[in-house]
Amino acid sequence: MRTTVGIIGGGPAGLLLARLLHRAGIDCTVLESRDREYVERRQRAGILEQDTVDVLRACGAGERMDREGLVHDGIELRFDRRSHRIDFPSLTGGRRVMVYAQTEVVKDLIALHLSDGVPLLFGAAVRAVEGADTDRPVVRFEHQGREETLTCDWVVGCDGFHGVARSAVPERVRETYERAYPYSWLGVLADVPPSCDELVYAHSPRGFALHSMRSPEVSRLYLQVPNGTDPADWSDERVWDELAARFAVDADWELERGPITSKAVLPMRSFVTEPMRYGRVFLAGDAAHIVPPTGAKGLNLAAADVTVLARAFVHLEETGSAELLDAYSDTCLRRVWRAEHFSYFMTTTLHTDPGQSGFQTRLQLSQLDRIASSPHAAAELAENYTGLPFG
Ligand code: RFL
Ligand code: PHB
Repeated sequence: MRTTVGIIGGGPAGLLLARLLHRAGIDCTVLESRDREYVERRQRAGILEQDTVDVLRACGAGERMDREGLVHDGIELRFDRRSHRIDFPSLTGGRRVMVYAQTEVVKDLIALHLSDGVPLLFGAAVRAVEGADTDRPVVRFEHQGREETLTCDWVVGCDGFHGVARSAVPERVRETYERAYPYSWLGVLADVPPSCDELVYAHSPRGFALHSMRSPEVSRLYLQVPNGTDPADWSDERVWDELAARFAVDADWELERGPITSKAVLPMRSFVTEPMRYGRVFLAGDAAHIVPPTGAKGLNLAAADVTVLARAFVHLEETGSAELLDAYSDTCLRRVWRAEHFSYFMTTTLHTDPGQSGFQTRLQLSQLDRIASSPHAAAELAENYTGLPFG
């Protein structure tokens, strides 16, 4: 098999890159190890930044998003039993976010690829990338019980944090930066209308909680829990009681309860590998960087990476110049580190460390009070949350 751009991984990064390249007339093939159903069901992100929304629209993948997605103009911060709204458009010159689940973005992109005949192979597990520093890198993969090779001009590793593409960058040129957090999230989906119009991020003496949503009928909620927590230890009643306690405010507000349809524990990690390119192999999305989900940045970083990369491939095609491809890693890492900082800031400001001192708690509350009372501090949060322009 032969292609111009070989894409490893059919998550949001790989699928969006393939869409952008296909629209620009650049030939590509996507290899995804899982089956279609699995990829379409994986519960993950829910918030799209303004520029992610714009890119999806511009590549013809925004129709259902615009029909079913929920445009949000702000978020609510809760602490000290009080609520504070952060208004995005007034603080950012009109930027907003969209609540539209990653599962739906993935479904829309897969449907477009299949109807356009873009080669997208499910059950194609990549074992190795060879010849990154040659003109013809080769991807070795297994498909329907057979060993196959895909010879490419370029390879893009969009294979997530546990993928194989990262190892195509030799250790002697690779630098990694990492931080683990001493807590996880218990995430639940519930068949109950959201109890709020906008997302609620809650700091409480019992730990962090987040109220998000998937639709006017389905709520998505998260609780900070200790690392190693078994979801089986959390009955539905215990989940609702704990959420209600963490969201409690001195105002007339109640958390609506309903049947919980899924429960999972997610570890939190910050991770960056540099550079995001070696020879003819590029890394994009979670293959190159991970953020804790508190800032809602992971999917958006993946979208930004592949937008920058697709533009660089188009520039090469149109002008013969590789200057944008050569700048890819530096261009992306600048945004990546901003998002790493913001995600770390949101995480450490809102969560309670095991054994946290009163001093630390006072600092967190002071920071939250600053955001609630200073338009400058609020604007800093709003700009980061709605996302820096993709460029
Ligand atoms: P993915 O989605 O992990 O996709 C990688 C794909 O590669 C495949 N793969 C391989 N294929 C072939 N051969 C191999 N050897 C392969 N190895 C792996 C995998 O099967 C998979 O299909 O990475 P990608 O595309 O970079 O996308 C990244 C996002 O999925 C991730 O950053 C976000 O989900 C993070 N995230 C959030 N991001 C946001 O922007 N906003 C949010 O609100 C948000 N909430 C979240 C999140 C992540 C969460 N979890 C579960 C970590 C909430 C949660 C709970
Ligand atoms: C979600 O809806 O899944 C979600 C929203 C905001 C976050 C993280 C996850 O910060």
